[in-house]
Amino acid sequence: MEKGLLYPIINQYRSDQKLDGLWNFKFDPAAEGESQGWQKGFNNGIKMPVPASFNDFFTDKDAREYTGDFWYSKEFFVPKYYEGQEIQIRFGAATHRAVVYVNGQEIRSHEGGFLPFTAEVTNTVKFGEKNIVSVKINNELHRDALPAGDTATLKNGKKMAKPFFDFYNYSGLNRSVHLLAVPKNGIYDYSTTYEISDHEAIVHYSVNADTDGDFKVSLTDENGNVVATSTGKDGDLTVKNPTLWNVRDAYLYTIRFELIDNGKPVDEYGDQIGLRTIEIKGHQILVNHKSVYLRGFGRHEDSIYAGRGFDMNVERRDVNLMKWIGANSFRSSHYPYDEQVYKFADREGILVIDEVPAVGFKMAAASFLGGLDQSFFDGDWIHDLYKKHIDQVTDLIKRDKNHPSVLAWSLLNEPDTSKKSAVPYFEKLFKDSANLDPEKRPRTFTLNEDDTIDVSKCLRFPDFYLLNRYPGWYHKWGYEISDGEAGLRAELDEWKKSDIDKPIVFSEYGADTEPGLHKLPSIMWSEEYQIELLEMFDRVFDSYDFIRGEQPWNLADFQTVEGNMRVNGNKKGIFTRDRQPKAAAFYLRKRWNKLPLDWKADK
Ligand code: BDP
Repeated sequence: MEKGLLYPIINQYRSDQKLDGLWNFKFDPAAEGESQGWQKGFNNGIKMPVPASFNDFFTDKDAREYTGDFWYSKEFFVPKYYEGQEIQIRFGAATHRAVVYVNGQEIRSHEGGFLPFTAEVTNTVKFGEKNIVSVKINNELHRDALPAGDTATLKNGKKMAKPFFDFYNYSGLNRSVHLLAVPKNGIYDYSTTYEISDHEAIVHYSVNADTDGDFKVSLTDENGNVVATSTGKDGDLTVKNPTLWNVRDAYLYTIRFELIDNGKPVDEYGDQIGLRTIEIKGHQILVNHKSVYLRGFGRHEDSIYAGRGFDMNVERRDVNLMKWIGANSFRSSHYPYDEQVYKFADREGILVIDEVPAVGFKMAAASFLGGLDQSFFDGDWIHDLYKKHIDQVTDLIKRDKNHPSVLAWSLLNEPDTSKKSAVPYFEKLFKDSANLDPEKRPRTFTLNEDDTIDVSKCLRFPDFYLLNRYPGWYHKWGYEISDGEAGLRAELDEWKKSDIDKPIVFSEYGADTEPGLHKLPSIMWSEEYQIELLEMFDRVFDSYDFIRGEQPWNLADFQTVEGNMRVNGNKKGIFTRDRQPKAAAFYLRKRWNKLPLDWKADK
């Protein structure tokens, strides 16, 4: 668990140097790195770009599929004028576990390949000199880790990742590395909650620093006018006639905290926030007390060459595609994304269902391995897994709580909730995470196809439901799709009859589609079939008032494990992997641009 996860900024008290670029890189299949002294750095490695996943740069399969320990190392310079400040190296993401060394000295370790962590190196670095950082990373998958999977050893001695999920196990320093100089005992966290009435917004804030100093707090509008001020560690900023943050109509204020120690300013942190409230009421999702119908996507951080390495260019394109098609939301399936993704969403008014990498918590998901018939939550790995799970939920909420775009927290994807043994795990997870978000945003998880209303033992936990359903693709496919529709309607009729009064969002449905494959009449994999499947789902969505959102799977095609169910990746994208539209994109664009934001509001 991290103490604070504020995003790096530069001002008169804070410096931020990116350590991106080429690092030295080495595989360590024999686990000899330490004995060879690689923690002190090495120069004979492969030149490896950061941020990026290492996998797809290689032309030989052993390298691409490499599973085990590997090392990154880089020289960096700490300016003399940093002396007196706290020096940190902040890793945006090291997938999946890392040990950090600076000048040969072990600083810390971290597990969780999709969240940032900070190595404090104030007393380790040499000021006014070159230093060296080395990171040993391990990308194995285990049942007691997130995301869940196994690591097999082949007869030739090589290790292989066996994920209980389909996305490729892209690994490495997937996000930027920052060298930071910040005030000692400075600001390390803050949070806000909102109260909105007719002509007024109240921002309740709370800020944390390591000194007992005073705080001056201000809120500035987009024209640079200070609209409210306050003092103290906790307090209120009252804004008369505020411009609210609305869906696809964002407005961002800047909140600024100045820390005063012994009458002298010693630190400052500023960030952009949006004034808005979020609530679930009956089967409505409310933003600023108004009903919102979600349309958007499940996504992946995935692109050619750099794999899961964050690429601002790809993200800019994705956001433009989402705007073009009329989307207003996405789910960070199946892990927290780079922090800049949320900044884009804040700016564009896109709602995010923010997910932790608790994916693969279902033995049937290991069916790529040949099906394992055991309830996941009966496993002896559950205790260790839970500790990592709640740790990552805690850090996710700490990292992302101040983004206006974050609508909800998704605590798992498709866990096996069909057996009673899941219940204690869920009870604990929902109890332990209840107070982590000061805004108390809704918490949820996606329900797999098998976990229908009569099967799932965990329906009481989520504040609203995310359903992943694949009739027309994984069952009742092709010409049988009409039976798929009938089955879906039968299931939803059961929800309707029940006394559950919460919204349902369809968080996954779709058909693998080979771009350019046309067939009249349609056939599975053709662009025509993808549209017919979407039309079928849309007919169903429009027949039930309690369905409050649609997020087809997936925004774009993405890389997966090899297997007889995948032709070079998952092709359920509405866009191709190089972000060009399939015919379905034009269909969805027509539908989504017609649907009002408050679709079904008065029902
Ligand atoms: C769902 C998973 C998602 C997969 C999808 C599929 O949540 O990660 O990519 O199925 O098979 O079960 O396309």
